[in-house]
Amino acid sequence: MTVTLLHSLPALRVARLTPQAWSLASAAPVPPLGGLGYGPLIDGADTVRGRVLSAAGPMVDAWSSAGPLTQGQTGRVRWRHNGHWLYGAIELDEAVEGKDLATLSRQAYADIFGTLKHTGCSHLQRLWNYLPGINADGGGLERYRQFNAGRQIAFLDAGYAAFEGAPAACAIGTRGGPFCVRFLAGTAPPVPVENPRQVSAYHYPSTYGPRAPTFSRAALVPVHTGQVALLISGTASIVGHASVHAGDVQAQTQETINNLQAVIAAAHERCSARFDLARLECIVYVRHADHAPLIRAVFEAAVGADSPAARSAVYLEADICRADLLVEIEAHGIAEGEVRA
Ligand code: 3EB
Repeated sequence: MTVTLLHSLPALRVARLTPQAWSLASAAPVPPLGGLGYGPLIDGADTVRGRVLSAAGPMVDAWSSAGPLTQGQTGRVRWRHNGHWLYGAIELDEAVEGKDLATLSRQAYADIFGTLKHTGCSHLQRLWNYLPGINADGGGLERYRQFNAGRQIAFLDAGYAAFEGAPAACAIGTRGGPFCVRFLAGTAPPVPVENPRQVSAYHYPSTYGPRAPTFSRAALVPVHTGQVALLISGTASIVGHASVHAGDVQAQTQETINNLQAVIAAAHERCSARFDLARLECIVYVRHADHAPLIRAVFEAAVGADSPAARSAVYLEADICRADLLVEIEAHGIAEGEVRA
């Protein structure tokens, strides 16, 4: 029974493309489900606006599967799916909406859960959250903390796991533009992975805000027969629940890499696939553009300057969800193997 289902699962693929390659892929008979662009506006992609600090310039992570595809809109979410895998996106302009970020994030997530129900792709795998002014005050509460409140309430409203079993995610600060959420969902639940060096984010104490962030450190996703994706959430210089190495970007980058390695080791307990940071595709979010060369030197010392990870990494100027964090790295990759539930 399970074997039959797995064989009927169309493969989920991801490719890091130049804007030109993305444009060609978008014109193919079966276009990607969606694309996350990094840099300037890229036609047809959901672009994370920010200065690209890596030499190869703007890139698009294109998430694809087999056709035929169906596309539509649920509430304010635009989505495209093939009955097994779904990519969706929502943008809300706070100036137009005139509501606080807690209310807006609850609304955005309610539309996301509505999409899952409508399409039958009912399991979130990965979320990407982009918040303008993430560290700014939102009327007595930092805006990231407002976002966390609305997000957790929406998970609880919809009857989705807001603690153990939450999807992988990132929450990044942009220097302008709308509040954006992008997501990948599927017909089967991912296997969540935590980092033994860190308190689970959904168990952070209330000193970090009235409601904890809703995400797991990583998700293992069976993407095809014999293939597993590892989707690692935004990872920063946090040990336990505390930010460490305040003001020391070199030490923060090394601690972040130690955390990534710990998440990969924890993922290996749950699957037969073997992942190597040096072969994952990473996004490196850099708070201060002038820190990029040092961050890159530490990252390349860890993975090798000629490694696929070093060559494909996108460095983007962005804000991080805690004011004392200077760098955050997220990563994904697909390897041969099976997930152990
Ligand atoms: C952290 O570990 C750093 O709120 O969705 C990383 C990944 C972070 C996801 C989120 C926040 C989120 O707490 C910040």
